[in-house]
Amino acid sequence: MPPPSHRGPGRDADREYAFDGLVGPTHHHAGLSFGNLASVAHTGEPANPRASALEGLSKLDTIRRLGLARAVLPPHERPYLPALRRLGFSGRDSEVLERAYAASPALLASVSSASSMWAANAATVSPSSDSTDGRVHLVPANLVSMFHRSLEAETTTRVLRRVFADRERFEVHDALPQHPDYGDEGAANHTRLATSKGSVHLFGWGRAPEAISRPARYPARQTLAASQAVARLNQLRESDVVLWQQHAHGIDLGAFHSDVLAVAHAELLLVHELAFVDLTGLTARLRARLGDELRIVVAADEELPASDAVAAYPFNSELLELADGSRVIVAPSESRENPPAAGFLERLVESEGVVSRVVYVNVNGSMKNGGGPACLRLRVVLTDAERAALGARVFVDDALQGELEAWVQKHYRDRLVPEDLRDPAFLNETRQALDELTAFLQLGSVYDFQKT
Ligand code: SUG
Repeated sequence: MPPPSHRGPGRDADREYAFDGLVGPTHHHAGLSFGNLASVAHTGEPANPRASALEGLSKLDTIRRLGLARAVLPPHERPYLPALRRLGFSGRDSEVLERAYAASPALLASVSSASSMWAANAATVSPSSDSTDGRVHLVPANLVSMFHRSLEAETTTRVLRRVFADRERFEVHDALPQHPDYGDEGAANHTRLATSKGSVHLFGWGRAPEAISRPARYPARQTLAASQAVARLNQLRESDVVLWQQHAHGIDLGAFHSDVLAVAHAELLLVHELAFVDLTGLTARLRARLGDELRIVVAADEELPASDAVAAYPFNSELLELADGSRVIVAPSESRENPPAAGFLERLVESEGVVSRVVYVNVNGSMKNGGGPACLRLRVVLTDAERAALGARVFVDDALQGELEAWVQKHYRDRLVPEDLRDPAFLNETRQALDELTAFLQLGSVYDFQKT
């Protein structure tokens, strides 16, 4: 049977939503991500998980007050004892923690990272309008480039299968095989552009045998082979897929994901000249598919040095369309303090006229680990019927906003240093917090500790 046409008239309008990753109770600064300059720069600094989680919730609230619906994804179980047991640490939970800490404090920090908060790395998502089988597809990211992040795929898959449970409408795939050849970082290396001519899925990749150039200093996390596999799994038409190499020099300057130097929504692409190789070629390719409605604003390195863009994250912003059709860009407050970054954002409003205003938010706790507003969210385009079919209680209304804030106030510490991670009392605290959370989010049991 030929696939039904999902682009024709009579179809529900698509709307872009986003899922914010909740900052977990173990959020700390362990310098785990080589090539992510902020992560390394803040190694060992005491963290304030409570303040950081409240910052995330306040960003969410700001966006809800702009009139946009938002959902949440829960933090993962951390410290993640199953990983330590698989590495040969045995005994009671308290002994496992103590033994792992004695063997390697860095290992305990890795299995305790709250990195699932960066939901842009949770999965790559395609709307039903773009897939040949007319369903929404999600490919959880394997995140194999960094050990601490490779631990996320299993729980992410479980959670997404709870939320996107209706198999008639949604397919949550398995993550790609856990091998460096298939390193996949999810939506942080993917963006969808759309005009009246159609849509394009732009996949930024950094590593392939046929790469034009290679970064000399830092790892390229996303491989071309992974992006190709994700495009296949998401049932995208070949004509809608553009696979483009990230600029190796950009990666060496700290742009470890393509969303560090580029952001897009619908017909608008904001991009730094060191985000991708051969920007002229990319522009021509996109324009050939999307036509004259496509609008690209490029920041030259002279206007906005890549080092400032990496330090202040103006591109790691949320580009949002409000109900009245106007555009708002939600940028990290670090961008307001950085003159070239602020200048670029002002240009978007003042002379380009592509956004009507910039809203600055404070997500400093996340920024210290290299995660801006855009890293904290996973975009999902849904029809009204698809949204109505989602499982669990993840869309945030005033009541849930209040419950989440109270939950953070009740359970989170306001100071966390690496030694705290070996404290069994802390492990119990985090488990209790997550148990309560999954109950009020109506997610059921998604964590290993809930199964025993
Ligand atoms: O993978 N930082 C994350 C930041 C992810 C940013 N996401 C996007 N660009 N979409 C990473 O490098 C640091 C954790 C630490 O150092 O403790 C960390 O994992």
